[in-house]
Amino acid sequence: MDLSEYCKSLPKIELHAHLTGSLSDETVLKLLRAKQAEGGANLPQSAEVTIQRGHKRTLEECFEVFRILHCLTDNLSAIKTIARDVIQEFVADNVRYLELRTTPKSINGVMTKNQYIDTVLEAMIDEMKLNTITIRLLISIDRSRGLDDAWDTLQLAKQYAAHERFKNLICGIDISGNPRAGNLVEYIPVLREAKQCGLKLSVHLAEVVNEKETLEVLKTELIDRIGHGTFIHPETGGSQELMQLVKDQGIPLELCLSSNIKSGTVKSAEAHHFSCWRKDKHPVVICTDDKGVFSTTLSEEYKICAETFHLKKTDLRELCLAAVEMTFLSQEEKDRLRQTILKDLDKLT
Ligand code: 6MZ
Repeated sequence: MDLSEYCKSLPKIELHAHLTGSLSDETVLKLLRAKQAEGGANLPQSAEVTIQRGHKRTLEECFEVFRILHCLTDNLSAIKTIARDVIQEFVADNVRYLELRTTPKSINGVMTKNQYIDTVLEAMIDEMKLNTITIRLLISIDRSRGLDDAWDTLQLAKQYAAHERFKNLICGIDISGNPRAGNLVEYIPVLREAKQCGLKLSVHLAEVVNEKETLEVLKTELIDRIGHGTFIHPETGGSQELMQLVKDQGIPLELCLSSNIKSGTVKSAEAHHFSCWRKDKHPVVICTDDKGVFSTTLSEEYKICAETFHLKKTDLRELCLAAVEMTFLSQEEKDRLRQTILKDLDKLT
């Protein structure tokens, strides 16, 4: 079995996947056709959306792509389609556990934030019935939308965490959005309240250089996982103090190589912070971020890591297994997931 096939057959855990950023070309085409059928004008070409191998876009350009995608997903029927398609694609890539994240959206007279979340959760339930995958949802706060919106989103998350039908499916809050917009420090009271309500926190931190913000957020000791954390380790533009805060609290990092390389925040795979954290034996999990926009798969990300950092098959197996501990599941659920992953790994030679 060659490396690609091996990476594909590994039973994988995906902990950092934005719903709208995960749309494949096929799904984007489907959405475009639906818009064309409605007589929509000035629609983007599908090639404007995904970033092919070897191509790059600045983070600002990536956020322009999300804006286009949000125009294509402005109704509940589209949300149902994208949630199903994205989950099925992760299933096809042998992902056994998926923590999906998305920002609730509302459009006057078309959909409310509750209907948006209900639609995603119903799709998750349907796909879990049909496939061997466990899925949980992180509700995203977009840092570019301001504090009022963040409080609103937290209210929504609290409501769903207590919801009779859905409560087991919501596992926490994500803070994402353009890292150059707004200031995360202002969101600390929201994080504190979320934590008090029992919600886990995954926060995009130091995706671009911002030592002051990163320091303030890490000092709160509220964070359960870090998204990216590119400029934290002193070997990749961070500082001893930032690294020590992360190590002392044992906060796992969600690492997304293609995303960082294609959006230009990291120069090359070789320069990626995966290597320094791994060398320090700090917990890291390989993720896709936006598998559609960055034209990748979780298997591909494992392969890039294996080729770049000379990982052996046993290392890859260990990475898959170690990810169980980094999920936002209960201890009992983690134990069950570990058994599933171990059983699947046993079948691999
Ligand atoms: C920060 C990102 C991101 O929520 O509409 N998002 N935030 N950094 C990134 N690195 C490239 N990639 C995606 O999915 C799209 C949204 O996820 C966040 C942005 O807020 C984007 O609008 P949803 O499903």
